[in-house]
Amino acid sequence: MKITNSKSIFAEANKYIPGGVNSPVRAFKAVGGEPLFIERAEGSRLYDIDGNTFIDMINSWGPMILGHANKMVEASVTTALKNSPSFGAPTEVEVQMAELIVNMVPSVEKVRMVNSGTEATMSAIRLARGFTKKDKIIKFEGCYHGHGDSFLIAAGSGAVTMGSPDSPGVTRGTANDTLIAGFNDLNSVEVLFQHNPREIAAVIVEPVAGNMGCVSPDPGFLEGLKELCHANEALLIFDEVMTGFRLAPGGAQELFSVTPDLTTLGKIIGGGFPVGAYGGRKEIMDTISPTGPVYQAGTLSGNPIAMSAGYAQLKYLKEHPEIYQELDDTTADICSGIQKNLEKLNLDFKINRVGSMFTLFFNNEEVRNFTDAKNSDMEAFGRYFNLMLERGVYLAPSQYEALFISTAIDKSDVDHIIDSNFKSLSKMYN
Ligand code: KE4
Repeated sequence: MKITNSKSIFAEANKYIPGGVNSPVRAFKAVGGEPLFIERAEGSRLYDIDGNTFIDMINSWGPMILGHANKMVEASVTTALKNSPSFGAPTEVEVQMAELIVNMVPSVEKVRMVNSGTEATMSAIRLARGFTKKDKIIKFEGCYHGHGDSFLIAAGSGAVTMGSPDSPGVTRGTANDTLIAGFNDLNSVEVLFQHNPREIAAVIVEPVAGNMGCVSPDPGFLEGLKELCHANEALLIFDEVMTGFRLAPGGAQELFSVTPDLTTLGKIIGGGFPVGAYGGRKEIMDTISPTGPVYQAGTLSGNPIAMSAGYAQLKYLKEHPEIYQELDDTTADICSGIQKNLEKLNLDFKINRVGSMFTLFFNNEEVRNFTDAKNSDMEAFGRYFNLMLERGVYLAPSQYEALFISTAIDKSDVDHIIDSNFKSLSKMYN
């Protein structure tokens, strides 16, 4: 695989950008080697600047659920672009977008647009604190909610991949207000509520964890969280930045029929543009400025370009719910092919899948929480990643990430992924 141009551009990038990347996990630090610089993408394919082609199984970490360069999304953006990209004033498309989100997401009666998942989660916990007049929050070890200070404690995704799940720069005071529980461990949550009576504003959770690798909630876990929150007058926040519009039109809360008090959204909602959102019950959302005292703002929040892209993508997903079965079938085919390969090679590694997100753990034990995930063979994952890359399959460069399937991945792509998986594992273990 030729990487000359990527190598020279990466050397250049390191002169001007920390680590040569604008988001740490892209640096390939956990898997060795250097990042490839992508020139363009179309459908299920990525094309790098050295002419290499890859089947994309990250899809920009989730947003490109309809594949790359989707003509419908492109058309909506081109039209909006002619009217100038941003006004900093209300536009009709923002109302259409808000109405669509309210119709699609069960917990959302009112919604505020922001510019990233991080902004959405930061705003949601400020709102929860303002609404409940309490300071502490509970998050789960290995879950990642963006890079807001309150979340960079026992954080997953790039934070743990880079070895800083508790980032320097987060003050002791902030850290003291973030309590850590275990994913799928309701008792750990109950104990925190008992030890911090009347102090906990909210519990924030990825309803399906995707930042310790993909880990699904045990039966009753999400329902149990809701009961514990309401018994202690705290709010339940589902961070659906990853699962929103991915696992169902109404996200994980539709799939598992558990409705939180607040929901944060990102990724798919923007159709590839920088968009986040947070929403929930009217009485809570009306606590946000200008209707209430909790302040939150943003120059480009709801800008017409991002709204046009996100609205086009969400509208398509709402009007074509059949794609969720298609995505589930495609992902199931990939995972059953990989499972057959593992059995042929006498390997007992685990595949965790929910809908069109999954992770192959280099781990002989079931992975139900962050402790289990950390026991995976990271060195083996790194070798596997590079062997698959050489075979033209672009995976997430960390064992602590999920893969995201798009509707553009077709039968021949599935066959190539399964074949490359077999050849890569054979090279490693045969
Ligand atoms: P952003 O600020 O990156 O838009 O969203 C933060 C965020 C919030 N909540 C969840 C559940 C998330 O998964 C994320 C971001 N996900 C990572 C991938 N694991 C983004 C990739 C990156 O950091 O470059």
